Amino acid sequence: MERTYLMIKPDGVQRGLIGEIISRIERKGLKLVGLKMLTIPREVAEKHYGEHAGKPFFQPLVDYITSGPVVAMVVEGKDAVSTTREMMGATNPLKAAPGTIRATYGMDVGRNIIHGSDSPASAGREIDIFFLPGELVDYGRDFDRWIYE
Ligand code: IDP
Ligand code: MG
Repeated sequence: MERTYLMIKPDGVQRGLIGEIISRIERKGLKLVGLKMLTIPREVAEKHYGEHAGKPFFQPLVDYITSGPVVAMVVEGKDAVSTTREMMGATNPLKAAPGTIRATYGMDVGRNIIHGSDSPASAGREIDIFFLPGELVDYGRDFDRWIYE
């Protein structure tokens, strides 16, 4: 099973969408193995979004992601990285496929509600930024045999 890092961004938290988004993750059959709320320090945000340093939207992006609390999650499941990227939809909510989280709840690329790692390598890096190993939990679910063949 693969793990990925997901994060409900400050706009998602402010708009009361935490429950909606976590519900979608649970109903899909994915398993939450890490969960916490925090306001991201600026240096951590700059590290998390390091690949975008120097781009015109970098400073507004760091301002946005540090502007209020986020919900940080580690989610486990079959092909968790690509599965959750599909569930999120394209970066620009107006271009995201109908029914995806960004298409359903968002309007603007700079207020697109949710973050998800874009590769297993990014997932490992981002999980390490936001979670200590002891904060991730290993547990089984009785209904997993009804989720996976
Ligand atoms: P992703 O979140 O879909 O992986 P990235 O290209 O990694 O998209 O960009 C990271 C975040 O930076 C986006 O989710 C979005 O919030 C913001 N962003 C990306 N491109 C732009 C832009 O052109 N204008 C404003 N914000 C942007
Ligand atoms: Mg990205």
